Amino acid sequence: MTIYFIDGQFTKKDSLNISIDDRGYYFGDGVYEVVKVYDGELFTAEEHIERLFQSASKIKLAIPYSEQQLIDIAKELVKANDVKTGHVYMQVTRGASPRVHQFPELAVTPVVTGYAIHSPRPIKNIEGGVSVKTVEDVRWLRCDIKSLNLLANVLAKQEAHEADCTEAIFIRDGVVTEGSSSNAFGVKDGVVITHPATNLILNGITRRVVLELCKELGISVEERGFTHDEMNEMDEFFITSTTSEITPVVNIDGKAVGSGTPGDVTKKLQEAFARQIPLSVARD
Ligand code: PSZ
Repeated sequence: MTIYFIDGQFTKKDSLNISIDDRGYYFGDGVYEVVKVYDGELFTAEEHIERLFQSASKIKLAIPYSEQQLIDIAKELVKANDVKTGHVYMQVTRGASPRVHQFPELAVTPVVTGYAIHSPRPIKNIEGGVSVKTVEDVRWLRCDIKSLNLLANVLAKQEAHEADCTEAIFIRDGVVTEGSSSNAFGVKDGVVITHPATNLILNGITRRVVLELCKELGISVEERGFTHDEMNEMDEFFITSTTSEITPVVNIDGKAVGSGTPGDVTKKLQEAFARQIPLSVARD
């Protein structure tokens, strides 16, 4: 049975002390993070927790814990749930208060919840690649905030799912921004191209790892918006996220990317990424 962290306590119940007045329910008024666990250890936890604080600050929400305390809670969740390969989910909402749109008049304490769960690496997708569907990016203009408001992402993912695709790729004004829950990269003539970390995308932690690996491997990078047309002419395409790592995209809107199999640059990056995680897991 999963052990949760709810409002300062570790508990088997997933509902203890959760209020119907929580602003997470009413407005999606909160932020969250997903941290990967390999071999029972958190991966890039500092970066994720730092981004959680940045997201919170951008919506004027003061997290009632320090960064170190949240890392300790995440570690405790991994231990309590005996997770070896999986992830920790953590969210912070503005708290519980009778429903008004503006912040509560009387100060309320933000609510921190979390859990750790076993989930295998999506090896089949990582090795064989996935299909994606492009959708119009109808999200707001603060996609740099990892907020609980995911309705546009949910609808996009569902649209992709109904088309037998693994991910939806957002297009805003003819430019590829990112996936519904991933960052998007193209490879053309050996150059890795991805949208710059502006307000129009989430600056993914895996994205940052990949850009660092490109530097180490001597692979050229262009951080620029590329068009839908350019996307369709890429030699390779891949998506990145905490749980999907580096996943090759072999089909876009029903058309094969390059040869229709994972590309060489993508595979080189995957190999370098696998070297960063514990060997026993990389070999899973
Ligand atoms: O388990 C899952 O389905 C996950 S874990 C992380 C995500 C999904 N998504 C993160 C994300 C995102 O939601 C958007 C809109 N853009 C990019 C990303 C990738 O961010 P990182 O690499 O930090 O996970």
